[in-house]
Amino acid sequence: MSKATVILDQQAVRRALTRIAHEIIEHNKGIEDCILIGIKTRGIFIANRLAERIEEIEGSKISVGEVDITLYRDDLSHKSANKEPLLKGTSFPVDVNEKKVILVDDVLYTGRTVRAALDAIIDIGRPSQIQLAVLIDRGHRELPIRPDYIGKNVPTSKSEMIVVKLTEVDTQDEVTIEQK
Ligand code: 3GP
Ligand code: 5GP
Ligand code: MG
Repeated sequence: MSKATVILDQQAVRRALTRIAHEIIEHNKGIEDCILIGIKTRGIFIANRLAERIEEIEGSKISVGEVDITLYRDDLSHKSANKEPLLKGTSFPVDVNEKKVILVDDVLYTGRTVRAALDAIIDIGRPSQIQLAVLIDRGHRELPIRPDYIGKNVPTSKSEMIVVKLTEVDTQDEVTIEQK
């Protein structure tokens, strides 16, 4: 078994998301015309948590949508297959036209998933701006994509893997780094 090192425990996950919620509000001078769009599975849970925090802080609701991108290219056992992430489905609660869209994901790696999500959003409308929030930035970008809000920067080697656990699906909140 490979060794797992804890990067964020439950409290650290909570604090990081609370900070990002404040940063989103500060950066946008409120949340008027902002919507959050989570990228499949854990990005969606993180987007929902950010929406709750933002609502607590600002006292007004922010809409949350989702995009589902299948990571063909990222198939963990076939990294070399080098396929692009494929869009599976989208659900936008409101029109993205003239909105500030904040894309949310758990881990940012090469940036190809985000690129696919950008395509999906731009296909359905014309946001005034698109921003990016991630819980973990593990480096190794292959495209000119950078996050506006980061829970934690974690320099990794390509042979390492970030394991993100969230209570919604994993019974606990914890981020660890492990050898593949
Ligand atoms: P997620 O759907 O919650 O984002 O890609 C499927 C799942 O596998 C992802 O969960 C992600 O957390 C996890 N995962 C772990 N390491 C990797 C990796 O190197 N690439 C991809 N695509 N996913 C990984
Ligand atoms: P990218 O397209 O930027 O290479 O990868 C981003 C997507 O792949 C994210 O949605 C994320 O779920 C997943 N991913 C890539 N690397 C990792 C990793 O080390 N750990 C986890 N949990 N997810 C990863
Ligand atoms: Mg993800």
